[in-house]
This record gives sequence, structure tokens and C-alpha cells, in this order.
Amino acid sequence: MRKLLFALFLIFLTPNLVNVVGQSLTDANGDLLDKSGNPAVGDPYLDIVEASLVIEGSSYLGTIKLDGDIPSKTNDNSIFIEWDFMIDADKNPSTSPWGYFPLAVNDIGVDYMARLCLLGDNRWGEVYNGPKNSFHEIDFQLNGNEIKLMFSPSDIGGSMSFDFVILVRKYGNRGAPDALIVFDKAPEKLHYAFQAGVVTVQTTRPVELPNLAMEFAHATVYHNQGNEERAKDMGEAFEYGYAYLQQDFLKVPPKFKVYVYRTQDDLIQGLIKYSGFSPSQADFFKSGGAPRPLNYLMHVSPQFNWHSVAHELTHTFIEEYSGRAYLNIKWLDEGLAEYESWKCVSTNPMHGQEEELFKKSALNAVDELESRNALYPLDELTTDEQWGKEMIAGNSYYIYSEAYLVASYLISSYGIDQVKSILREVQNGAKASEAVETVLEKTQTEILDEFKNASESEIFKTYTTTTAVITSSRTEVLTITSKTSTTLTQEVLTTTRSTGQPLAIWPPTNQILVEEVIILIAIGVIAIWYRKKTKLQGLR
Ligand SMILES: [Ca+2]
Ligand SMILES: [Ca+2]
Ligand SMILES: [Zn+2]
Repeated sequence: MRKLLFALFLIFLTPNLVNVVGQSLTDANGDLLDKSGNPAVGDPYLDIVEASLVIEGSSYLGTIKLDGDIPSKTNDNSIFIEWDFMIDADKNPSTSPWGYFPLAVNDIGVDYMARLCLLGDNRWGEVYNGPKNSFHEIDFQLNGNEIKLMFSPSDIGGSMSFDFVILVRKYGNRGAPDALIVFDKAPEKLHYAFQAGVVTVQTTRPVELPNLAMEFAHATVYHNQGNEERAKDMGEAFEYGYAYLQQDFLKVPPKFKVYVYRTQDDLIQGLIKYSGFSPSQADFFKSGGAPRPLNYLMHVSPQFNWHSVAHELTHTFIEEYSGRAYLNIKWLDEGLAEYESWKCVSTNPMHGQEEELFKKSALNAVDELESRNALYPLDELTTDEQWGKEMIAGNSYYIYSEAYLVASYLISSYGIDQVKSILREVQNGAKASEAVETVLEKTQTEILDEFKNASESEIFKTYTTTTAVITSSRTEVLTITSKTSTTLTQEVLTTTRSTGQPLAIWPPTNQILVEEVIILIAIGVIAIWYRKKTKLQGLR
């Protein structure tokens, strides 16, 4: 027994000895990225060069060394900068109350975050507690180019063994959703692991392809052991969307296979294995998202939420209805997918709040386009080539928002049946512009002008003849969910935000919305992939 105690003593002592020396984790110079993951430039104090995490006394002491001295204020009051330790306290990528942003945090599921914040001349240290969705202040020290953050094990749920990633992020617009300007992360791939006081660099992670099945009425959801709750949530999202979409699209797809992944890297392997992607095609998705469903098989990225699942499923319902028409009227394909998923998920008591934010962000995007007199003419968003080009140019936030609101306006003013007739005309060989003219007796330009002049309530009013149908089935759908979604309460609490809150203080808000943009970017990638594939196969 005494031997055992002594051994235990050694285990606790040794790491402390190691920590006194302090392992230093190094990061490259000049490796900043923009929000799409492209190389970017930024001030030296945004560039991580070295870091460490040690136990000192009863606390954790995290140090980040930068390439330049940390300023006491930003030159512009709208700039928000944070230096973070992103912590996966349960070493489980599937639990991530902070949100999913694999481009920045690689393969971890962030539960807690310790950070130094700088907004204007206001500087503070804090911990974000993901499970509780709360913040509290922590101590920090600054010395030239070095930041020290002090937090205790209880600040991170008592965890003594966790994974982490170090981040520096600079936002404009006081930390607003789409305003991430530049960031640096360490390590470049995967994560650091802290165990028994010692930090190691995790350089490999075994691929975990979903190998367990969970049956739902219209889908088999494949997942990994330990990821049951996520699989159940995504399965419920799928069924919710499926029930809802049948109201607008009578022809239903056959039973789906839904693959729920723990990490984005696993998804990439899944694309290769289950959908026959080449490694380079699959690699398009390395920074997030997933392709639209292919042959009734949906790949669910770790960052997907209910909206994403409904969006992807809508694409399949549209294909069931009008075949490959979508390739030649992208603004309507994507607009309808956003409209249907917004409409569907906003009826859900657990997720409706997220949709309010989604709608607001789309309205902001279109307001901004209008103020620059830069709304896209619809004939510039017609082919998948055009759509893909805008995505690559980093305009996904704008084109998806405009497409969504135009689709919503069309359905509000002309009804879903007319909108579907447009798809049918395109399927029968009409050009998008001709189809719109045939069905609505107006040109695409006239439609866009109407849209510009429409008020928000006109864009979102319910078209009269469909009201009755939607209302009655809504009730039905609500009943289905209320029975099954008790486990979702926590998730909702953590993602529901007060919109009056200053954005900069709310990382989850930033995160979720930034994520939307990223999801959209990745969704767009499929257009490019699809084009390549069709070229390869000579289908067009
Ligand atoms: Ca760096
Ligand atoms: Ca986690
Ligand atoms: Zn889409």
C-alpha cells in the first residue's frame, strides 16, 4: 500500500518537476489565416510563436508568446481581439457547447475557453463555461509580447486531462458574426493534450468511421460508440425536416443513410469510403461542411445543426420533384433550401430561436448589399458555375442570404406552387429567365425590383392559400418533437442568445454565425465538385 501511495505521489510530483522546466510549444511565424482558411497578414501580436501550459500551485498557468508586443488598445474601437486557450475538457469532439469551427480548432470539441480580450481600450481575462453558457473573469498578466492566463481546474469543469488548441482571433465590427478578419492557431493540425501535468502534441488520430446504426422512420443514422446523443439529435432533425417538407413536396425520397461524424477528418474519410470521392475531392471539405446528399446518403459534419440537416434534405426533395433542374437555377435551389429549412426549424420550440438569428443575419446581408447597390441580378446566380465562383470569392454569406430572401418573397407573393412551376419549366428545358417569365409573367429583373421594394413583412408573409395546410401540419410536427427532444434542452440553452448582448462578449454568437458562413462555403463547394465530376463522367 505504501508503495502504491509513493507511486501516486511520484505521478503527481513528476509532472510538476517537468512543468517547472516548462515545455514550450512552438508555432511558425507568419502563418495567419483569414476566415476562409487562406493565408493572411496581420499585426505581429496576432502571430503565436510559442506557448505553454503548466500547473502552478493549484492553478493552470497558460502562456502565449507572440511575435510582437500586445497593445493596450486597438486603433479602432470596432476591433475585437482575443487570445484563447480552447479546451476540450472531456476529450470528446462530439461535445462542443462552444460550437464547431474546425478551421480554427481542428478536431477538438470545445467545452471551455480561457482568454484575454481586447475591445477598444478595454482589456479583460475571462473563462467561458460552455456547459453552463456563462462567463467569469480570471487573472492575467501581460509582459511585452507575452500573455499569462491563470485559471483553476474548477474553471474548466474540474478536468485534469484535456485536449486544447491555442488561438488568436481578430474581429471587426465589435466581434460581429461575419467579421472575423484574421486568426492564428497552434498546433496547425490536431491538438495538444494535457495529461498528468504534461503537454504532448497529438499528431495522429485514428479514423473513426460511423459503424453503429440507429433506426428512424426514414433514415438509418450511422454513428460511433459514445456519439449516440448526437446521432439521435441529427436523426430527429432529419425526421422533423422530412415530415415538414412533405407539405410542400409530395414526392418523398426513399430511406436515407445518414452518417454522423465526430470530426471533420472522419467525414473526409467517409466521403471517400461511402460516396466514392477521390481524396482531393474530399479534401475540399477539410475546413468544414459537407456535400449535398448524394444518392440518398447524407454526410453530417460535426458543425451541422437542425437548419443544415433540413437545408440538405430540401435539396433532395427538390431533386425528387424536378430532377436536375437545380443545376440551372441555383438561386432558387439554394433559396428554397434556406427558406424551407428556416420555415421548418423555426416551428420547433427547441430550435426556433436559432432561426430568428439566421433570418436577422440574412436581412443584414441583403441590407448591406442594397446599401452598396450590389444586389446580385438573378441571372448572375443561375448556373452552378456562377454560384461556385461567388463561393470561391468568399461571397457565400451574401448569395445565400439574397437567394433565401428572394425565395421567401416569391413564396409570400406568388405561392409555393408557382415557385415549383418555375422548377418544372427549367426541368423541361427552359432557361431560368424564361421559366420565371412563363410562370410569373415578369422578368427576373422585374422580380428583383419588386423584391427590392418589398417590406420585411411582405417578404415573410404567409401566402394565403397555403396557410391552412401549414398550420395544421405544424401542430402535428410539433407533437412529434415534443415527445422526443427532452435531451436537447441543454443544447438549446447554450445556443440561445439575447440579441441585445454586445456581440464581442459572446463567443458562441460569433461562433454560430461564423459557422453558418462556413457551412455555406462548404455547401457551395459541392457545386464545384459536382461540376468536376460531371465533366469527368461526361454527363453534360
Ligand atoms: Ca504563428
Ligand atoms: Ca468536448
Ligand atoms: Zn444548399
